[in-house]
Amino acid sequence: MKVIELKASVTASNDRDADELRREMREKGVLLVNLMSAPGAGKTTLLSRLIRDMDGTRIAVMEADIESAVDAEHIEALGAQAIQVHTDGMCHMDAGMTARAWHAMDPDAIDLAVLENVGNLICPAEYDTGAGCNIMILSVPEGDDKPLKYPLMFSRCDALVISKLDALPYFGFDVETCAARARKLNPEIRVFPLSARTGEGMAEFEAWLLDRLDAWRRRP
Ligand SMILES: Nc1nc2c(ncn2[C@@H]2O[C@H](COP(=O)(O)OP(=O)(O)OP(=O)(O)O)[C@@H](O)[C@H]2O)c(=O)[nH]1
Ligand SMILES: [Mg+2]
Repeated sequence: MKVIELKASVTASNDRDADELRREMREKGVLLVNLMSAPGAGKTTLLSRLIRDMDGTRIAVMEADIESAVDAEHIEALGAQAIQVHTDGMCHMDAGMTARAWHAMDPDAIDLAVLENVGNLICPAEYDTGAGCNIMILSVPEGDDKPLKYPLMFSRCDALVISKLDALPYFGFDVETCAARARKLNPEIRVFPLSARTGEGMAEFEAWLLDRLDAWRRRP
């Protein structure tokens, strides 16, 4: 398992680094997805399901954590390319760190590169990582009020995955209320209620991801 230790970038402009990485990835025809959520919302479980379901799409994963390599080991065991990034205690990835992680991978064997960002609903929303697509997960046990409390994350994402839908009977989570709160902050956001455990809702999300990859590769 490749583990790389990264410190926050020293470059002055994160936005410049992010634009540069997007340009580089577009040239390679690889869509970078920045996947964000609170700890334990289901990022690794969702990625595992995508890797199993989308067998025509080569998915590679950059796992960013403060410690350990458990998530990257889990992804690698499924046969996908994975690296573990340690963030030196930082609660987010910036564009320079993401570029260094990306350069440690084999770009010619990837269609969709996913950065599993550090579990946190606040800091990752503040940094453009250079991704072509930003997705957040909110799990049912966290509650449908989270768009009210963490508005920046919801306003920055292209899609909101409402995960652990199978747990709906045990929690007072209203999917429509949550979606309406998210759309008030971000009218363009796509909402995908799903369960990576039962597979409910996965097909719609996977089809949307493939459309995004297609659009990314077509754009001049
Ligand atoms: N019931 C249910 N549990 C789930 C689902 N998805 C994930 N879980 C459980 O939620 C817990 C956390 O899932 P992970 O996939 O590790 O979450 P994560 O966001 O990657 O966690 P960190 O990387 O630590 O931030 C695990 O016990 C999973 O089995 C789901 O769709 N339904
Ligand atoms: Mg994880």
